[in-house]
Amino acid sequence: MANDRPTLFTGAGGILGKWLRPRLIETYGALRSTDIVDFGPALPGEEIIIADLADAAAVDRLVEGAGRIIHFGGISYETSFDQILSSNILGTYNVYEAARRFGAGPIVYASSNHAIGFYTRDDRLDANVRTRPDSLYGVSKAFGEDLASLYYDKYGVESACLRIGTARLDPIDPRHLSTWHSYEDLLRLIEACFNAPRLGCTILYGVSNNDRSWWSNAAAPNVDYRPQDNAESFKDVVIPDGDTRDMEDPAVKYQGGPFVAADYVRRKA
Ligand code: 15L
Repeated sequence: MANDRPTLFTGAGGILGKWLRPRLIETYGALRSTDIVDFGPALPGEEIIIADLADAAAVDRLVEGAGRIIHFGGISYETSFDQILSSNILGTYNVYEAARRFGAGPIVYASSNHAIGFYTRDDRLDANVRTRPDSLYGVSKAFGEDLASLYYDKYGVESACLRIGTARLDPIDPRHLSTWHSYEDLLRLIEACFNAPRLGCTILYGVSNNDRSWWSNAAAPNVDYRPQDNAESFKDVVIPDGDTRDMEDPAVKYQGGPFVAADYVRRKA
């Protein structure tokens, strides 16, 4: 059974990885953690392998013998197309292709809200909306979602693609009142994906139970995700004087916030 095998966790070296690693070991046992640069000593129950996901042979070594895959590796911000191509597009392809060949999975893939960042704050989205990336980074996440779809339809590799909002300890910005995903709720979401009796290829929003959320997981009833946290409890700290932002500023108007606003010079129609 794939689930008796170690869980592969790509992108394990970041802040989120540091928080998730001990909890994943507690829930799933043996963890094979990887990142592109050294991130310190292994925890009990953990094997660390430093690897570049753009290197197909290295990814084969990561995936061979693994069961569940939590694919959070890659670049998490906007940068040059060359870097996005290597880390996110080629890296994600290598993970899926190795999973297919080695019979690994299911895969929980960290997509991002930036795959749908050009919807406005007045739009309410579920999993059925088309992608509207706000950056090359967002395009790479939309690519990952499409790749997950292909690998399920053609090869039966099951995936959950998480359009994660803002995963951080606390919300600190007015936008986060809509986008915040607490670490605990992110862990709940990962667990709900792996517990789903039929994952198929499911798109989910990685978001807490925020009063101001723009996103609904109603179109993914096969995953029993019950977020417990709500950014609204931080409202008085985040917007002590109310929401005074210019609602026509692209960084405010669109869900992707600063990713939309960067280099935004759209011509008038
Ligand atoms: C993301 O996808 C980024 O990885 C993260 O750094 C945040 O910018 C987040 O989205 C967000 O939209 O707040």
